Amino acid sequence: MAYRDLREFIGRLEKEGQLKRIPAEVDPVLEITEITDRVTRADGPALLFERPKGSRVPLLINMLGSERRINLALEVERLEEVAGRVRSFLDFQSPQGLLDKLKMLPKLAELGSFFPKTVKSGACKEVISKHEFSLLEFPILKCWPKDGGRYITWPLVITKNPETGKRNVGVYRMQVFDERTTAMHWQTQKHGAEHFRRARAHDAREKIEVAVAIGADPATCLAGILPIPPDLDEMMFAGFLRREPVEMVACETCRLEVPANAEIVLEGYVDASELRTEGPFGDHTGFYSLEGEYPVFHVTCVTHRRDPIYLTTIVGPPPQEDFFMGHAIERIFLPVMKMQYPEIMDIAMPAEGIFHNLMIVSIRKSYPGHARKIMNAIWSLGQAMFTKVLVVVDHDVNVQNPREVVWKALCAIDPERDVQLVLGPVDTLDHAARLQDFGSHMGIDATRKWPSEGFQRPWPDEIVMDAETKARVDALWGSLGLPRAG
Ligand SMILES: Cc1cc2nc3c(=O)[nH]c(=O)nc-3n(C[C@H](O)[C@H](O)[C@H](O)COP(=O)(O)O)c2cc1C
Ligand SMILES: [Mn+2]
Repeated sequence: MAYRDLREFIGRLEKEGQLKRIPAEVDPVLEITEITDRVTRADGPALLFERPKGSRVPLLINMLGSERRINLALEVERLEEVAGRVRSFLDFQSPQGLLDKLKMLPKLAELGSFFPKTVKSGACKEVISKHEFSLLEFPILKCWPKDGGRYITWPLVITKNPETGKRNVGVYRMQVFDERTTAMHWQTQKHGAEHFRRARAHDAREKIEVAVAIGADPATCLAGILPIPPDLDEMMFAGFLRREPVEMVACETCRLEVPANAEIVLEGYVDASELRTEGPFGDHTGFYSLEGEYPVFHVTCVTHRRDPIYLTTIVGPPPQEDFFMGHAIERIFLPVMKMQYPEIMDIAMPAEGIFHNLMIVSIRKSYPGHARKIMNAIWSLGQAMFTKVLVVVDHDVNVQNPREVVWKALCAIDPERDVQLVLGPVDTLDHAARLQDFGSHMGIDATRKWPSEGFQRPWPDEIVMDAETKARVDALWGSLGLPRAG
């Protein structure tokens, strides 16, 4: 059974010793960040601040800030189980005979059961405020000293494509300007920004309906950051992850739907012609992202539970909670990458590479120039397009071991020959790029070079002791008076 909502997951975390309640009064301005940062670094628990200063609403943070809690959230022992489920859907062949077709039915039924379901009401409607409300009632963090203000950091921002009517859910931070307005920091390549552009192109006076859900069952919360193609509903993927449909309920003041189990919902609109300065914000690069011009979200209605819990997270010098979320997504989507590019053996994005700065890919190299082909593939694959430095290694390099990668990749390159530089879109948060959103990428072909690639020298073998000698020494070891070393 999927978690019904955030509080059921909190209960589970508590039972597993993965949650610490903090009854002391703590300030959402900076203090909660400092505490959370220390706890995440020490591989500590999720934190439920019961008395955030200045608010009656408790605050949950670090909910998914460890591998164990990610597994609990997805109700698996290992992420590989989720990847396996993804693979079993991708393995689907087109049916050959009647028997094949019959065999497909349960899978199809399972697939159908992931679609979001519309319900009449839900807990997020226990309190509905269309007139008297203020965002300042919630314990919204000011995360870092030079932040431009308080930020809602884990909002599920829901919009519809004005042309296709398809829903999108993305997590885009929202800087609070006052009681009823925030910024809407959807970066230019993200789906919310595309909806905004299309609506504006249609009519610059347009008011784009936006709903924001804060706090829900963990799979639904995680779904907001999934890098899936445009016009695919993240709520369908949430249904896949939780193995039960997400129940959606209609908003009060706009034509959108929100997860019925949400803790807090903000309804409102973004004016197509209005931009306002947003930032700076202590970001997941470990640096402040600079001020920029972003749309403004006007809240027209707030609905919430009688006793809402405010879910948030912080980003900052890596690793933070977002590393664990991003890593989970990397593992879950690896089978999808492999389906499209079967030569990919494994990928790794070390925490310090903050996702878009460094990706290491191992491939089974089959033809000259294969590593370059994979570079091009990755630079055109969804949000992997942002990858600043891409290192391609042979299949026998364990990309999960950074030491092995540094050793073998650097041994395998002649830099002038093996580095590929290309121009393209870069992550908005890349402060070193020549322009915001536009810059260069570097691919390093660290595979063995082949004669067919113009490499005429012999390639040496890697040093490995032979098995017989190892076995003889194993047998001898006890008599040598040496410690049992690995
Ligand atoms: C904590 C957190 C905060 C994020 N903040 C932003 C943000 O402010 N702007 C943004 O464009 N993406 C942000 N992201 C990344 C997006 O949520 C992610 O790229 C997602 O796939 C976007 O959805 P979309 O593909 O439907 O646009 C954030 C991710 C996390 C985990
Ligand atoms: Mn999307």
